[in-house]
Amino acid sequence: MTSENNIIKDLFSEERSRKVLSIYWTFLVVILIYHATVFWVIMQDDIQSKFDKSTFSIEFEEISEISSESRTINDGEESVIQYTAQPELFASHSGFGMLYVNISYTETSGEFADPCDTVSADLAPTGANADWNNPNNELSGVASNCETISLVLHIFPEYTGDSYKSIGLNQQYYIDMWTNPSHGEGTFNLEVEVIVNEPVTSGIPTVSDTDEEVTVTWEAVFFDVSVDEVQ
Ligand SMILES: [Ca+2]
Ligand SMILES: [Ca+2]
Repeated sequence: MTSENNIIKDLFSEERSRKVLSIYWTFLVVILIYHATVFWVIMQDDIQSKFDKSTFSIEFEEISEISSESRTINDGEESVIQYTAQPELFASHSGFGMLYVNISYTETSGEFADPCDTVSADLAPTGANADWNNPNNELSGVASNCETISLVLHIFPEYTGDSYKSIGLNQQYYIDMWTNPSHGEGTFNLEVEVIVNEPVTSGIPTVSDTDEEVTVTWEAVFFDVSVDEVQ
């Protein structure tokens, strides 16, 4: 009797487990169809958009603002010559990219055979916001043959003036990235020192070289950025 009962029980449970199994399979198929649908219908848009990212061309137009100042510096004296970019330059352009400084001089004593003096120039990393640690900066120079000393300071970080292309994001992102009036703000200080080299005839009381006139030319390169979507 007990064993008959067990057989019936087994029969029942076998049928029940088959039902459970078929429900399970149905459920599994539904889940798979659901996921496939989600993948193809919804994810397809996402996948497609990854290939649809726009390419942007970023270009710069440069505007040079040149100013110069001459100063007579006595022998052994260090003079500080300053430059501040006009506020309207910041307001009317995207940014201040580079600063070029030329220091030129000749021998102006008028004495016969008076050799060129020694002039040294240092752009002090104080007073103005700039990319002072840029490895391509040229912040100091010295001359003793009347050659022009040329200094270079990068102002707007990463700015080279070269156009480039970038994928993704949007036009405004690149415009914002290249628009910042704080770079180059403040006053630049150029320290110029003169050590005279006297003519060989300087033993004569009326013949002597005591100073030199130095001309500093500041070229501030501002830029306007333009961003275009390209296909
Ligand atoms: Ca001289
Ligand atoms: Ca001189």
